[in-house]
Amino acid sequence: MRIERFRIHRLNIPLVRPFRTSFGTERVRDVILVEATSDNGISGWGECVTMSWPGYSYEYGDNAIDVMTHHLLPALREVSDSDDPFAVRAAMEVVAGHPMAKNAMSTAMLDVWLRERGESLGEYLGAARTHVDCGVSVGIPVTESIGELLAEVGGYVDEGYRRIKLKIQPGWDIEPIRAVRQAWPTIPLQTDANQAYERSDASHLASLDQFDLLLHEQPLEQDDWYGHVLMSQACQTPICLDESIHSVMSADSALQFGACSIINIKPGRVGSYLTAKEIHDVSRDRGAPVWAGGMLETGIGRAANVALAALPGFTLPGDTSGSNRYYEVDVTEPFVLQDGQLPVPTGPGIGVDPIPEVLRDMTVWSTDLSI
Ligand code: OSB
Ligand code: MG
Repeated sequence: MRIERFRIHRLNIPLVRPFRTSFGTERVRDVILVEATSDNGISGWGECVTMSWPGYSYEYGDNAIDVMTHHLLPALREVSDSDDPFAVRAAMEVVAGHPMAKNAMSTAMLDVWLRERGESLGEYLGAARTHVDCGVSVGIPVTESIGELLAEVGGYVDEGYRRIKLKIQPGWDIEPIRAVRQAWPTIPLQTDANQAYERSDASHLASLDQFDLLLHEQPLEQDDWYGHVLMSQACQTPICLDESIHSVMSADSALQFGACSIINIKPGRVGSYLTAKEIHDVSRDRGAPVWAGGMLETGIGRAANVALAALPGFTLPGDTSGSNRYYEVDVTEPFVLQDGQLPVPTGPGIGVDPIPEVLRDMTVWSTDLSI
């Protein structure tokens, strides 16, 4: 079997509500799906989780498409007939960085390979459960209204989400957290600052300990390892890293140095599901819990993230929410929350496919790349 071509599909899908974080506001998701097709007619899918602008990291839709087209495609030529997913990952190492672009192309190839073998991604990665616990990431209301925040969180609590994550930034932290904690005294609650704080905010963040939070995600700039050590010492609430963790080495270093005690694992941020699993493994060896992050994926990326979240070390609920938290119409059959959980897909590969009509209607641009 040989991968013959890739098709990059670019879709615009409106979010059900704007998603505001400390780095900006997304209203319409700039979705990039990569389809790999083999000479025996199997299509596999990967989602490129870039956003439309370089706010979360330096990657964004346009530069990811450029890197895939001009740099990763040539690098993948020599492994187009490989039956070793690790060789595919190694071939992409000639390109520095750009993990989201790498993850999209390599996941599409892995999906083809697994479909041909009739094996699900969950089985391949070592899933230990059939359903995963789901949390939900709640943005900063564009109106900065606490009433609006409580209404949104209330809707999620009623739907059964098992954990709430509040996006915070200086000026939007103590009051919203206090209000949510008062309304739901026992719901597992955590924060995500997306690097918005400074080392000098340590005592301020420590004052949030009173709200019995599960963790603080990425309070400081991604390179500030020592700052995160100081933050971990200042706060009783555990520190979790997202943007800082790009590799097995950065995960191991962060845990060994005490910069964090929990890791948010996003395959798009680390370049591949293989690396995501390795970070899970090293965290497990170090006794650190991990959980599955998200990047507002469609059902394509979500299916793969749910499979990853079924590994045994994923002991905290993930940002693996139901399709309706993001989109009125998903690209795949919708993921529907059942008792606060999502089912791990069992079909070959990622176990889901885009619905052709939805893909057609939402596509704004596509290109074919023969390898
Ligand atoms: O920091 O975890 C983040 C979404 C886009 C970019 C960064 C982040 C997020 C989320 C949403 O928090 C997670 C999700 O529900 O997909
Ligand atoms: Mg985050």
